[in-house]
Amino acid sequence: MRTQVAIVGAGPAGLMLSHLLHLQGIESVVLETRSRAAIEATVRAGVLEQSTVDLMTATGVAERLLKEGYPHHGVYLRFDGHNHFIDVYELMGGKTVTVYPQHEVIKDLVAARLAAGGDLRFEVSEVRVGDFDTERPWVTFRHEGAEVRLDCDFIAGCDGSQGICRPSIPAGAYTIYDKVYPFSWFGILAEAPSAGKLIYSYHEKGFALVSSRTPTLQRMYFQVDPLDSVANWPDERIWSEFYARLEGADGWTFESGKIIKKDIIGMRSYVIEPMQYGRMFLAGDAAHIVPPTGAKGLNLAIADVKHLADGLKYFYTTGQTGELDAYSDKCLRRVWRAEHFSWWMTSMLHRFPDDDKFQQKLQLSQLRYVVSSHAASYSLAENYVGFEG
Ligand code: RFL
Ligand code: PHB
Repeated sequence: MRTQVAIVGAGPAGLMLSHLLHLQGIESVVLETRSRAAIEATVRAGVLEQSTVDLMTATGVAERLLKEGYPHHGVYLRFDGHNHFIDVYELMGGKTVTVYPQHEVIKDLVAARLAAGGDLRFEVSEVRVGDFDTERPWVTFRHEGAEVRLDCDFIAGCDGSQGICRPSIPAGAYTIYDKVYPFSWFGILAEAPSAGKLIYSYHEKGFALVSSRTPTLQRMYFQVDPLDSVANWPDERIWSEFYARLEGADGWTFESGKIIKKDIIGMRSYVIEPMQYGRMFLAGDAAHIVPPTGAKGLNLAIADVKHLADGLKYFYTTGQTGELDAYSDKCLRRVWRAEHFSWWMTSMLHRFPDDDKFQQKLQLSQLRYVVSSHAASYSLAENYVGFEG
């Protein structure tokens, strides 16, 4: 088999890349280890930046997003027993974020690719990449019992944090920047009325986050020890932890309900530089990870593949590699801005095991500053809505 761009991974990065290339008349094949049903059901991100919404709109895959997504005018920081609103919409002159689940983005992109006759291969195995230091790279894999070799001009490594593309780059050709945090997030999906608000809460018992998926489905998180397990948390214990961390003098409260999903999510920051080697380009979580506190991961994945699609278009129209050569540098400006913002939000809002009282006073002072200074709330809003770097 032969194609122009072999795309490994059908997450937001791989699917959006295939969609963008198709619109520019460039052929691709997308290879995914999981089934279509599995990728369309995995609960992950929820917050889309304005630029992600704009790109989906401009490329014709936002019909459901515009109908079913929830634009939020801003976010709340909760501390000292009160909700403090950061009016992102007002501060950013009409730009804002939209809550629309990542697996719905996946469904929309898969449907668009299939409707356009796109070649998506689910449930592939034994994926290998090679010769990407030449002009004739290849990918081999097993699909429906057959061994397949796919020759291509370029490989896009969109296979997430556990993929095979990044580890295929020779050691010594890159630098890794890595940080692991001393806590994880316990996440739940609950059949309960949405609070209608996105709330990041700082509390001496630890961080908690209130988000939603639909008017009747809440998505909530609280920080736990990284060694904790789902088995330690029966429903009643979960709700009493949320009530303890979210109670306050203002009397704000929320409704509990039936918990239909529980998971624990590790927190880390990670960047590989450069994000390319020869004719292989890494995009999304394959190249960088952020802790979810800044709601950036999916948005970075989409921003990367926009640059990659532009670079490939330039190559196929001019035969020149200049734009592709600059791919990593272009992406990394935004990536490092998001890395800093996500680390900063994480540091401001979580309890660290080695915190002392001094540290907590600094966190509270920072939070009060962010909600009372125009400059500081503007800076949070500018980063939250998405800053190119
Ligand atoms: P993905 O989504 O991990 O997709 C990679 C795909 O590659 C497949 N794969 C392979 N396919 C073929 N061959 C192989 N050898 C393969 N190995 C793996 C995998 O099965 C998978 O389908 O990466 P991508 O496309 O880079 O997208 C990144 C985002 O998924 C991720 O950054 C976000 O989910 C992060 N994130 C958030 N991002 C936001 O922008 N806003 C948010 O509100 C937000 N909240 C979150 C989040 C991530 C979370 N978790 C679970 C880590 C909240 C949470 C809880
Ligand atoms: C979510 O809705 O899942 C969500 C919202 C905000 C974040 C992370 C996750 O920072």
